[in-house]
Amino acid sequence: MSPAVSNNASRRAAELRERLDEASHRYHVLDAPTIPDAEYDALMRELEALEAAHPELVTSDSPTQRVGAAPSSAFAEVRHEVPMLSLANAFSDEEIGEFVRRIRTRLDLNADASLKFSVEPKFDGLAISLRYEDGKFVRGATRGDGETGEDVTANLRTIKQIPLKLHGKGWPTVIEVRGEVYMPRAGFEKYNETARESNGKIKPLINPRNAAAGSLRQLDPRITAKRPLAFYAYAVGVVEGGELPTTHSAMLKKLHAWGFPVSTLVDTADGAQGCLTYFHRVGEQRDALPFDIDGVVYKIDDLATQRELGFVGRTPRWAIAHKYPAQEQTTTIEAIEINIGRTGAATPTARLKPVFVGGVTVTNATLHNADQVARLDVRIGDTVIVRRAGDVIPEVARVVVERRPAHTHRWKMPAHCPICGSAIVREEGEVVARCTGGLACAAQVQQALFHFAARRAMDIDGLGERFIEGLTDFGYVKSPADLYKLKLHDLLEMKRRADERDGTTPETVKAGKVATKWAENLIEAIAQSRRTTLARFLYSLGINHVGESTAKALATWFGDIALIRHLPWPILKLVPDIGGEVARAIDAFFEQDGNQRVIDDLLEHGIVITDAHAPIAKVRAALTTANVLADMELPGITEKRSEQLAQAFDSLEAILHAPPAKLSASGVPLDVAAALASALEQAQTRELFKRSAHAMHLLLERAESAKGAAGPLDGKTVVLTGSLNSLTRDEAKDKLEALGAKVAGSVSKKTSFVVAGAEAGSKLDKATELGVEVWDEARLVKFLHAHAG
Ligand code: D41
Repeated sequence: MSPAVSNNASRRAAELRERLDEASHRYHVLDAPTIPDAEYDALMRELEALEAAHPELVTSDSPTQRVGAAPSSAFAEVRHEVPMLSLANAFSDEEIGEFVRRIRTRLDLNADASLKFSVEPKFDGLAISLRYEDGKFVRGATRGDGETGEDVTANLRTIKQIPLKLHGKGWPTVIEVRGEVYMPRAGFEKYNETARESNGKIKPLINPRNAAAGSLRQLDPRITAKRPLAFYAYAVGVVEGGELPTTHSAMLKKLHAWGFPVSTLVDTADGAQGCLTYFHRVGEQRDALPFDIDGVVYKIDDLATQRELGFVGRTPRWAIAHKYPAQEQTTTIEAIEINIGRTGAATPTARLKPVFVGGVTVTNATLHNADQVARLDVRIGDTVIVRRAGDVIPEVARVVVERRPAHTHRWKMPAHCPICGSAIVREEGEVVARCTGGLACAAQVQQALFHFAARRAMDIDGLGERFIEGLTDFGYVKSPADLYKLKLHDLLEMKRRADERDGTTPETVKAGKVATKWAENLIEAIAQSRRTTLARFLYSLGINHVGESTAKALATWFGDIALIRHLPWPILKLVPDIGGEVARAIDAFFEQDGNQRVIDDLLEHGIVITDAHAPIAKVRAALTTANVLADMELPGITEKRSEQLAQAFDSLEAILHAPPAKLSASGVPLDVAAALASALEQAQTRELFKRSAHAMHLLLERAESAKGAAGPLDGKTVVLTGSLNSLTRDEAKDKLEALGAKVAGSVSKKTSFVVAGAEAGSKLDKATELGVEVWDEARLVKFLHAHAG
């Protein structure tokens, strides 16, 4: 190789190193990238190629040297020429006051003389020392015991925030920069996410602090390189052949100028009060920081004063760490229980061996939901890390799998509610599992009553949240049915006890007068609510997914609570707008004995449904074997296959009892027939077939036939006159006809009633003359509304 070529290559390599180093510093330290990633990669590849072709060009500070060193078998010891000191800890404002007073006494300063501190966050990571000779990174070591650490140079080189070469100028010939290697939270979470998805191949990291320490102690730097580590500088050790500023804060600024990351939270403060203000200010930001801190550090800013104060043993008198309460602690899981919320949501909760974390003793931690339990694989007996950040509910952050005892089991959501025994159901695509005992579950009774009494439900005027709380808290009401058993004196007693408990007894009551009007009104409102429509009643039950319009559709189609309360979901799906999810929620609700008992109780002691009727003719039309079969969501059973099967068998029972050979002979593809045969071997499917067949018979027996379609206006003749506001004449006509009325053009003795809009003329006169009933628009609208499908 000619010297000229080598010279060129050498110049290009130096240029590439310079540009890559600058880009890396701007990206990792200054957080202000200047060149696109792709360009960085291209420059890096060019440098790698150059160095491969000319190995003599490789320098120790080349960016290509951050990764790739071969694994070492052990770390060499490094003696710290200037020891790495330890920090005293303080946990209270008082201790900080004493710390500052001690300093003032030693310095002969009175209480109001200014005393400047450099104040900085205390990172939760691993202390290290980085040695630079002639501006080049030559060695990095862990703190160890402060005297002797381990040589982890190869690992530290992989941390992009650590400059391999000092920036700027004016640095000493030899300088040791000290600081903390830590793992930012996002990197930690991401790493653990990958670990969780690796099925045990990658071990999750315990916490960001252990993660940093463990990563630096890897014998293979290629492993360290994959860990998202970062660095902040906060001190210097050996300094030779150069001058440093005279204050700590100025020195940190210098370090920043030389290429080291220095926390933007670093500041200065005056006296104990200034330090404490800083402590609280940073404390407020703590949860939002992208890294963990366990406190703040106060350091006398003036370096000469630091020297004057000196040390006690290895601990400087001029610095102290002021700690925040730990946010994470290790404890064990004593039990996993589920908590049923007001809406029935079942939340798994861990019962813990009590542990002091985040400033309080914690005995329970939320596990959020079944997915979270599965993700963490939390088991009873496990050692776990509990986290309580700020004021949020404590949560189980991680499991320490290494400490798992023998014979543990994966946790499963229980099938039944611990409060009411109803089934716990998790709908497809839902994160939350729910107790289905909406009416019968003590955990949900307040919510159930609130919904039951609402204006659009049973419309019990005056039954607000406070009374509902009183009635349930003192045991007067355990379900909506109990409302109809309340006596005046129950209400008065309840009120008296609630007032007493809450300390809200009015003066008039104290004076011996008892107000009873409100209670009389409430009893009256409850009585008033007894007579109701089927749609309102269904809506008031608070079935998951059943809003007013679904309740109306159910009422219109089936007409009778005695039927609706036993319909299996494939039959419910026959109603337009009721899909599988809603149908299953309705079925699941009525499947719970507790709910059925409350409905019995309501119908026996309270509610009168005023508009029960036979299932409408559309039910009969929809109730074909093919339709019901198609609604059952069996694998491969499409509408077309259902038609074929219905042709071949003509009832659900026949299909249920058909031998597999006959299913195959029905014309559907063999794999579909086989899938159906195996589905029919499952008890659950057989049960669904039986219930559906039974419901079909019952409905067909009761449903109207198309001709004599039942409508509330069957056989009535109605005449429309004048103009209507809320709907057109045509719409009114359609709706009346849909309810069975015949709409005629002129008034006669046979007219059942006349609907008179604004400016009604002769027809209205005629009606009055003949004594025919007259409805105004409001009455019509109310009627149509009550009977809307
Ligand atoms: O952030 C830290 N963990 C931190 C640690 C910090 N910000 N400053 C520190 N300052 C010192 C002195 C005052 C002794 C130079 C420290 C530590 N020491 C330290 N880290 C581990 C042991 C001591």
